[in-house]
Amino acid sequence: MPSLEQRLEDYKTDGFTIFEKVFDEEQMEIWKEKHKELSAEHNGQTWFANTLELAPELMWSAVSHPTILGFLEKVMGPFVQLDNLTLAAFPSIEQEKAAGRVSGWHRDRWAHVPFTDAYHRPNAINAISYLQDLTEAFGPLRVIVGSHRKPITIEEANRGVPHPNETIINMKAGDVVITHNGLIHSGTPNTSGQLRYFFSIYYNLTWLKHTDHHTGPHTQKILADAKAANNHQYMRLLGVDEQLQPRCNSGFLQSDEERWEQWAAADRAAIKEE
Ligand SMILES: O=C(O)CCC(=O)C(=O)O
Repeated sequence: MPSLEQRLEDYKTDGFTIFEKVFDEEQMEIWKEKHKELSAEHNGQTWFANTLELAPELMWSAVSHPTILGFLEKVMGPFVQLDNLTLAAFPSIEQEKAAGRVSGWHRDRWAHVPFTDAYHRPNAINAISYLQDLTEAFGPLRVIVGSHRKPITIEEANRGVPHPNETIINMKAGDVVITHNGLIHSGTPNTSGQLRYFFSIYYNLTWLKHTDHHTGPHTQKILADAKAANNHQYMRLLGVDEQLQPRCNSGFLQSDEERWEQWAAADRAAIKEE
């Protein structure tokens, strides 16, 4: 297991890192069941956003997972909010239609095409897991390693076909890949004959807008509990960053990463024990 420091270095170079077995079988089965239930209630729909509001008790432990958040605060600083939470299932398609195709190359929400090879803190990161092993039939994840630091563009005609510099990742069920939003990636069409479940916890910086609304009663209840506990990390996840102004105008004369660690420690110390 690489140390967090090593992971951070790899993430800066490659644009992603994979944490193994973050979610267990039981947890993933419950999410699949929930997806079936939602799909039945919504006319066969397979893509669900605002999932925290739809299933708060099933989702909050993932959104606030300490392994994921601990790493994100190293990458982004203690400025991490939930942009959107998506539980989706890609239907299987015929083998002939999938042959030689990828799902679609893209960078993620809030990204830009890099103009230098310098590393920049991401505006957003995607913590993606799959609720089954990504075998060839289920369709692996594809990434262009290092593309968060390269001015790579792809012509429209080539966005649905394999890339000469791609790396194919056969993610295991319950593993979480944390991507830089500038990393170019694509899924692969599902030909397994079963649904391909995809779970994406998308986080961005607290001064950006969030895509999920966070205004529903279930989400607001989690926020009220976080406020009562003076848990700033949890409040930020739901769009409330009480320290934003001083921390975003700190003078910037000390290393960002050192400063972030001090702020994160202050947030931990401020939590009221029950
Ligand atoms: O389907 C996949 O494996 C990747 C999905 C994806 O790229 C995305 O939602 O950003």
